[in-house]
Amino acid sequence: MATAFRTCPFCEATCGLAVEVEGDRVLSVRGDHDDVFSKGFLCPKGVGLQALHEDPDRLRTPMVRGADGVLRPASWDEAFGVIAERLPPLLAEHGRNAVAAYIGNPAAHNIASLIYGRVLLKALGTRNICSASTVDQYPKQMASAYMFGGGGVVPVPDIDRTDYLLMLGANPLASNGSLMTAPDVRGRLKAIQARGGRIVVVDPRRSRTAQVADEHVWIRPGTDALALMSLVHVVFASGLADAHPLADGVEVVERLAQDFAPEAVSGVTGIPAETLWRIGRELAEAPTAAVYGRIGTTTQRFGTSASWLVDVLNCVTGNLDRPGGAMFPLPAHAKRGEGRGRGARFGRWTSRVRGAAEIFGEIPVACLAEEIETPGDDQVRALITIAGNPLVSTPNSERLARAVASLEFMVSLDIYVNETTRHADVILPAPSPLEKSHYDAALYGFAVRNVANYSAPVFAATMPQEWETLLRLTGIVAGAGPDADVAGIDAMVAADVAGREGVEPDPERVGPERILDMMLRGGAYGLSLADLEAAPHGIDLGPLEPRLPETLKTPVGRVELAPEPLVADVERMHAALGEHVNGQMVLIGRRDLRSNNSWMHNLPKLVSGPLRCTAHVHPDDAARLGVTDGALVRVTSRVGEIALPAEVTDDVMPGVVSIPHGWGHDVDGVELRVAREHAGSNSNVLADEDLVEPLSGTAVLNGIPVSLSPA
Ligand SMILES: Nc1nc2c(c(=O)[nH]1)N[C@H]1C(S)=C(S)[C@@H](COP(=O)(O)OP(=O)(O)OC[C@H]3O[C@@H](n4cnc5c(=O)[nH]c(N)nc54)[C@H](O)[C@@H]3O)O[C@H]1N2
Ligand SMILES: Nc1nc2c(c(=O)[nH]1)N[C@H]1C(S)=C(S)[C@@H](COP(=O)(O)OP(=O)(O)OC[C@H]3O[C@@H](n4cnc5c(=O)[nH]c(N)nc54)[C@H](O)[C@@H]3O)O[C@H]1N2
Ligand code: SF4
Ligand SMILES: [Mo]
Repeated sequence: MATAFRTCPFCEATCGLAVEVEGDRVLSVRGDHDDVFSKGFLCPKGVGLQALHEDPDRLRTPMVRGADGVLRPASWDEAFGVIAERLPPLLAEHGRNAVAAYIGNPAAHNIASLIYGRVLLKALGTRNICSASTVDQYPKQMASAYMFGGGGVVPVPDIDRTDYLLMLGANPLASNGSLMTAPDVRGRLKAIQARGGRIVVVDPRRSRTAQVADEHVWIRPGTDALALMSLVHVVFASGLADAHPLADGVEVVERLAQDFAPEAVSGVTGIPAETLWRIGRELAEAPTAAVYGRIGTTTQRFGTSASWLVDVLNCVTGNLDRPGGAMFPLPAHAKRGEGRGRGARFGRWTSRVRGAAEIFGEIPVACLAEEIETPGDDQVRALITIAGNPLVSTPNSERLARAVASLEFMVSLDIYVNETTRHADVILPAPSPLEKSHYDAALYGFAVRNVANYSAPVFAATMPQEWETLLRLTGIVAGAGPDADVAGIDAMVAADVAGREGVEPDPERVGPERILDMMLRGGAYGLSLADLEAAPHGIDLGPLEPRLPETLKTPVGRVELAPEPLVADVERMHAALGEHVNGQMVLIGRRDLRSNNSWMHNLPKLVSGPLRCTAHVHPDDAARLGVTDGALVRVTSRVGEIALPAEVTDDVMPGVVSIPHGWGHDVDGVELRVAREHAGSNSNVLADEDLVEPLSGTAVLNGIPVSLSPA
């Protein structure tokens, strides 16, 4: 028996796991008590690693669609042969944009796809790239790009040192934290309270996090930007403003906030004016404070503005870039900055059909269906999905499913035959997490401590590594056929990184390890991969340190507190002030601890117990609409309709219905035997592809107008 230590790949918390193995079998998965960051913490999904490894439905071979239309197991050569036969002619005849790509969430937790996914997309050369980011965090990254110059320059709450934490639209007790990598959030929150600090949660639901907070403030969905602007108002009106000396535009923000006094926003937000006055003053007067907003503030109609105002508030209360406030991490694989850069650039091109602006090299996924359906030059005829399930995760699932079914060709890199990949002509699987290495390159950029942890594979892989698969695909789209020289392409990628990092590649290494090693050696701490290999519980690089102005990438090397596009968006906020609450029900989402978006429902222990895919409805609404607890309720939006069990509870505010996303596994062709038994309903059947936040194109998934009736 042996114990392998590795980082859990499932969510942003990066917990250390201790995996007991014997031969090629897993005996148990526990928390690694010696992990420098998580110190033994883990959640049920981490334990689920064993069940995922053993899941008989997890693909072990490629799947290829036969002449009879049925997906069946195939060899790797056969699978790549089919792709090489079908994809290049399509590219040749219809151009690069005829092939779209969708990149899903697990790709962000995977060093192979982070590095080599980019290589593939570059070779593909299409403008029709979309990802889970436009149903997630792009509003935050867009706001950060405008303020700090780069989408990766995102401040995170220094929760281990703060005295006051204001959280909006986040439920880290269920999600384990997001854009805030922090294993054991509950422990860290308790520590705030133990040192005499205060936690305030703003949410239309009494979430688990709201329950442990010192104060829960109810808010009408989609109105956070107004509430945040009024807090900015309070800080200035109370003479408490103390903006960071590097910030430009302080007076502009002060002027913009003038019309948003608590009394002006109270009606539309549902928050009493005196509560806003008090919280604004508490924030400014606390020794240190951090404001943090997550998915409830990004995937909504004011997503970018709300994200902007979170950091405006951090800045004008004197908490930007100081311990206990909102700070910029410095991961081991990153370099220190130069204090200025090219700044934000968006809209370099637009989507063909609705003219949505490019964002971080992508078009919004809400546009995907129309790009497939609408004839003309550059019509999307083929799709490559990488670790994504857009037919469950993105708006108007039924329309997108019809569109995807009409494609001429589709390839999915995925570990299951699920709601999306059932449409693919070829599915290329990936090894089990225990058969691949791990380093959380993306998430360490949002960590509340600077840490580095590398995990080697526990078992030898029973199939090609994902990076090899991605490079073989790269060869095909680059015109080199199904048997391109993968090692040769990899060497070119490595040479590129070597140039950028100013270090030599290690001749003993290949693939992501060779790249990661160079990034670490070129990085801020001068570590190497060997250093990380020698530290199976991770290396603690200490608490976050102030990084202004070095981390800035704005052209002037200062913080832009009042970027022009966000100042312009205040007009829309003004218009919202006059809105009346008219009895229209709105839909919001929620997460629970044992879920992970759409894809871990095939693991028995994560779906056992009562069905969690229910509609939470307030007792007043239930009485008014004739909805009864436990009975089916029909929920209808402009684009679709689902029926699911109602749970009548005052944990949700009147006028709001809450349904978790990621369910609806009982569609034809899905090969998930456990998930099918716990199918639930897909809430994104109700999400409207036309409802996007105008700046970032990100889908409005919280605050969708719906109506309810007994089913
Ligand atoms: N209504 C509503 N919709 C939402 C949200 C919401 O809050 N409300 N949240 C949004 C958010 S934040 C996100 S991130 C998206 C997620 O959207 P997606 O990323 O599209 O969906 P996931 O459910 O994460 O699907 C992950 C896919 O990756 C596959 N997979 C898992 N591990 C691996 C691997 O190692 N390799 C490969 N190649 N594939 C793998 C799984 O089988 C699955 O098909 O959903 C969004 N959709
Ligand atoms: N267990 C579990 N963990 C996960 C995931 C998962 O699916 N399951 N997904 C992972 C992913 S991809 C992500 S992006 C993160 C997301 O992490 P979080 O952002 O913490 O996600 P949620 O738990 O959905 O919490 C969002 C909260 O916003 C509230 N909300 C909805 N609308 C509004 C609004 O208009 N205003 C305000 N103030 N609040 C609102 C909801 O009621 C909910 O409590 O979680 C990650 N971790
Ligand atoms: S909290 Fe996230 S990283 Fe930690 S064990 Fe659970 S799923 Fe894994
Ligand atoms: Mo996400």
